[in-house]
Amino acid sequence: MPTDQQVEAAVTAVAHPNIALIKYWGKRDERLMIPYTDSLSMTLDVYPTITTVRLSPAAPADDVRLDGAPAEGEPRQRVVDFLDLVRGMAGRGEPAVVDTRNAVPTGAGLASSASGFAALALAAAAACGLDLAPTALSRLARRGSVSAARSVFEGFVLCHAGRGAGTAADLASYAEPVPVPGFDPALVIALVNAGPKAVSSRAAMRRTVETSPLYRSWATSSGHDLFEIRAALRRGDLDAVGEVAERNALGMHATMLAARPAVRYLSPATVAVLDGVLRLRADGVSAYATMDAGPNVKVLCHQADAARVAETVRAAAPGCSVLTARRGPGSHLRAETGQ
Ligand code: 2P0
Repeated sequence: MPTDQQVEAAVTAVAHPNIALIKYWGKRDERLMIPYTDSLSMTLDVYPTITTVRLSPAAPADDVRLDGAPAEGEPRQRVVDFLDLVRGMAGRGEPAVVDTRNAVPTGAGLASSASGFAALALAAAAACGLDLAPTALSRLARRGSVSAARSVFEGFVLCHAGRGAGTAADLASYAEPVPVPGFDPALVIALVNAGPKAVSSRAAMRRTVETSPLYRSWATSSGHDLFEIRAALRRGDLDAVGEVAERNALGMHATMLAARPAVRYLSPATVAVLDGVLRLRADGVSAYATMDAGPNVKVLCHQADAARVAETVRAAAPGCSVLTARRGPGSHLRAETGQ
């Protein structure tokens, strides 16, 4: 075991956000972070999170830094709770120094918690000497944020909601890759507002599950959507994938709008971009929109159409910043030693 004088090696992990084409919205177990429904996503090649973890036997407490500043309040607590979970699995007790850099605006509905907890899970597990298989790593990342389970893998990824309760549910809820060789679309991201959201997704999904009369029917139809999108992915049929993804996202937002009080993440600029997407389709361009817990819009299209889609989006929401992503890598360790 290390002494106070020893300095543990720093471990750095990189993870990218993912965008769900079939959304997760609602937990059946908040403590174990078990979702109600299966979800399916595309891991992106932009906006990485880079997280370094080092155990620090002599430190009085965990030291958590987010983008260079000490984390406080709930964000810090979520990281400390997660470190406790990893330390418990590894039988370790040392405080940790955690440094996280997010290339994506935090808390703006651009999946920073997905890349954040996927990177933290890998870095913290490795720093504690745990060598987890990818499935186990995705289960662990899920305990930080359900969407993080998906960022463990590259490309298209399915997250199982699983069945049962307690340990059985924990074991049954994990992500796995959905191999779709040759399907490499673009996702044009329209950042209409990069500010933090008014209602956290955690609070919003709880309110939706508890009060929206539409929730159950969305959850049921989401299961059908998943079946259809998997078949569409196997065919490499972008139009079918996009149609299902767009209706799944709009259905999720409809359930939120029916919550009491309503949760509304979509803004006038969001709707303007959605109109732009409709115009593109009327002109024969395969373009389909999805939105998460925020006003930003992600448009799925063929790579050859990405420049035209980006131009349409910019014209629809002047001032928004636009970035084109593709499918990206799963979480991985970065070869690096440090102190
Ligand atoms: C998703 N979202 O499937 C859905 C669609 C937003 C809309 O996962 O409470 O940060 O940490 O599990 O994962 C955003 O919620 O929430 C999310 P927690 P998370 O990508």
